[in-house]
Amino acid sequence: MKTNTFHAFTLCLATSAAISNAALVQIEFDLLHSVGGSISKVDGDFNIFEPSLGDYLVGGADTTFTGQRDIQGSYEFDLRDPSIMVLGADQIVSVFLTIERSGFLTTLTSSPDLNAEVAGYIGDGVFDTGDFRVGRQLGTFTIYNSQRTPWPHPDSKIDVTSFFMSLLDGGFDYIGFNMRPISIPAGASVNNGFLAPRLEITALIPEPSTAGLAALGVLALALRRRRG
Ligand SMILES: [Ca+2]
Repeated sequence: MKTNTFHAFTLCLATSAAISNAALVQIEFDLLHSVGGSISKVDGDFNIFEPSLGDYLVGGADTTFTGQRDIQGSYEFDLRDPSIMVLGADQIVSVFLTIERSGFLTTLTSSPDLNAEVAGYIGDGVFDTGDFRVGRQLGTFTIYNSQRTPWPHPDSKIDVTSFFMSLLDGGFDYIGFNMRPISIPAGASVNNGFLAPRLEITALIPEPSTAGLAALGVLALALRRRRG
């Protein structure tokens, strides 16, 4: 009898544990841009695309900029991505636009420091030069800061939660961000490095209570056997 009382108490505890397990848990995931690219100015108009830079804001292999160069980047993210579609608007906690330096043995050197103004706009899923000029300012990225090494700098992230939510609530398909302009002085160099923008999303989802239910089943079976 004592044993059964103990197990009933344990079962009660396990039940409340299973209920609390149904609470929300925090998840984090990254969303990469659907379209994007960069445009450069070298001694004149903004008329040179940099196919070698691909989708990245700044990149290259052992590239040394012999003359001053201004670079602007534009990137659009698909709001209909399955990872977004499964979430309700009230489940999204925060969205940060981040730039991540990637690549093997990456170095980026510059003096003075490199900065980029970041603006957000309503995207259309197509990358074109008009994307560089639109939007409203959301913040500033420090691409390179000699006083803040190693990477990442604390300001390699911008909180874009409210702008993201306004476009999601508005039913728009794409959210866009442009970064402008980054003036790279002569003599700066990039060594096998890239600055790839992405959206860092934090959300709350119901925690699967499978483990809690399984534990309950085992306990109930044990009780039944003892009683039997
Ligand atoms: Ca566009």
